[in-house]
Amino acid sequence: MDLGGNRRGVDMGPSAFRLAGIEEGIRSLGLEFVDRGDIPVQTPKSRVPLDPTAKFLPEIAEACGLLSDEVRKALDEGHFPLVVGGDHSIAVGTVAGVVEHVHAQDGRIGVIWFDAHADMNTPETTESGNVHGMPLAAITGSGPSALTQLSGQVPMVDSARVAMIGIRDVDRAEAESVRDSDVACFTMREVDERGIRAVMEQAIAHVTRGTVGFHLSFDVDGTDPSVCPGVGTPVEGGLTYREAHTVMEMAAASGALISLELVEINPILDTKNRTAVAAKDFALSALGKTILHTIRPSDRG
Ligand code: 6HN
Ligand code: MN
Ligand code: MN
Ligand code: MN
Repeated sequence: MDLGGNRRGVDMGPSAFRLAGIEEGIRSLGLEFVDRGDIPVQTPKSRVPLDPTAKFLPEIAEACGLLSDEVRKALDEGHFPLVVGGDHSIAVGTVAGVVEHVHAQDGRIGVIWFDAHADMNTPETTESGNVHGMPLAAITGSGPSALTQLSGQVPMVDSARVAMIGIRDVDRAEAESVRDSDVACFTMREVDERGIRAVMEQAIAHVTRGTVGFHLSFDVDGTDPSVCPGVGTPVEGGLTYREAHTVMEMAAASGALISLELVEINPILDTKNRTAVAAKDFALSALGKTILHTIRPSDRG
């Protein structure tokens, strides 16, 4: 889906990710791979949005509902969902599906939000009207009901069980929402000063306290634009290639990773599919790939 942002082309992210060799990579880890195909997204009748404060919200909410059902089914069948976007608004659907699955067993989840942006806008605070700037607000209970009520539970996730990593571009009114919430916000300053290992340790502890595990929502623009240039909203000064792998390797080693999504891969703005290839390699680290092939699938949490 590309309706959540104002740069076209991010809906081709899943094709680029498949071409980057995700199936082969996953099979090489000794894991099974099932491609459940694309989620159908309605083409809006006009590219002029009805509501300038939440552009294409009806189409986005509908696609998120379909995605949530797929994610829930995959989990119910005992699979690990790897969701690929598409703009970041799809996270509302992914998280709704995970929450529905976990809630059936009376469990709660945490969320790690890897991103240059906080994605905590609402139609009241947004400067762009783009819904990809709003998914984390919706997940934690603020924003249009078409999004906040997508799972049976509002909020889907307690903001006190959310940790953001890589943040370096937050709108003024949005920053106030971040500060007023219980979200643990690890900005690039924390990564610079304390190192990614310490930040990730604290983030994992934060999102696993009292939960059955966590969802990792990985916006590729959280990495430096030199690592993932194919993104619609690049911001200088992001995580390095190796720091991003550390995030994924620590997520895998925690044994508490329930689901993963990679979003905002835009092949139109990329050079030679670098961004999708990097995203694929990050995903494999999150699925337990190590340089010396030490983690067998059976060792994963
Ligand atoms: N993303 N804060 C800006 C907005 O339009 O609300 C940027 C959002 C970027 C969203 O990259 O997922
Ligand atoms: Mn549903
Ligand atoms: Mn994002
Ligand atoms: Mn972003």
